[in-house]
Amino acid sequence: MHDALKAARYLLSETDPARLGESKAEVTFVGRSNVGKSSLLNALCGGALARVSNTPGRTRTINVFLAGSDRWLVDLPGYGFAGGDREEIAGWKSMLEGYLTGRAAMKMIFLLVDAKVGPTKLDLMMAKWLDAKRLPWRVVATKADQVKPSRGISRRREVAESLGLASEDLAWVSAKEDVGMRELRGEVSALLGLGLAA
Ligand SMILES: Nc1nc2c(ncn2[C@@H]2O[C@H](COP(=O)(O)OP(=O)(O)OP(=O)(O)O)[C@@H](O)[C@H]2O)c(=O)[nH]1
Ligand SMILES: [Mg+2]
Repeated sequence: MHDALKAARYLLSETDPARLGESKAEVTFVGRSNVGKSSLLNALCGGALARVSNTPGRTRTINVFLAGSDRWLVDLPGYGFAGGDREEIAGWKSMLEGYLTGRAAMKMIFLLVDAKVGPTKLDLMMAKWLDAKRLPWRVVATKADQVKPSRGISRRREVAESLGLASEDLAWVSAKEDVGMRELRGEVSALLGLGLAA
């Protein structure tokens, strides 16, 4: 079992990525507001670590959770949330971009896309940007419980294709119904190098 993930705990919140210390290895979760980033992080770690809400824009800061002694799971504010003013949005953008490009030990940026809604324009822009920056990234389709089981396979293919990917390139999960979580937990543990230490 992934005991080190289960024992993950809140470490710190920061708005200035330049002020973050170093980790030994880290993974992070990006995506539009309300796509389920904080919920996924909680489900991965088996606890209520990150704050979840029906109100988009719940997560406002870079929130760091610690697994093992020096491995990080990082929850980020979502994009595409219309509640902020221009200046605030610009601030969020530079915070996200500064963080995503500034981490020496980044092992994977999980780009979360709603399984039922599919990738939005901003999701496609983010995918393109991550590619252009040559950052390690992978797509996770969230809230799979909201897709009819009979549509699951074809919907997964559609979502993948709209991102230029094959079905198997895409993780297909539900934090709520515990779909695909064991596999993702294994993947995150391996990326963080927790398998051996745990
Ligand atoms: N049906 C379903 N709902 C989910 C799932 N995961 C999250 N949700 C719901 O989606 C809403 C948003 O979840 P959050 O985890 O707060 O989303 P977020 O991406 O962190 O949002 P921001 O912090 O605003 O960027 C909440 O009402 C959750 O209960 C899931 O797997 N299935
Ligand atoms: Mg959140």
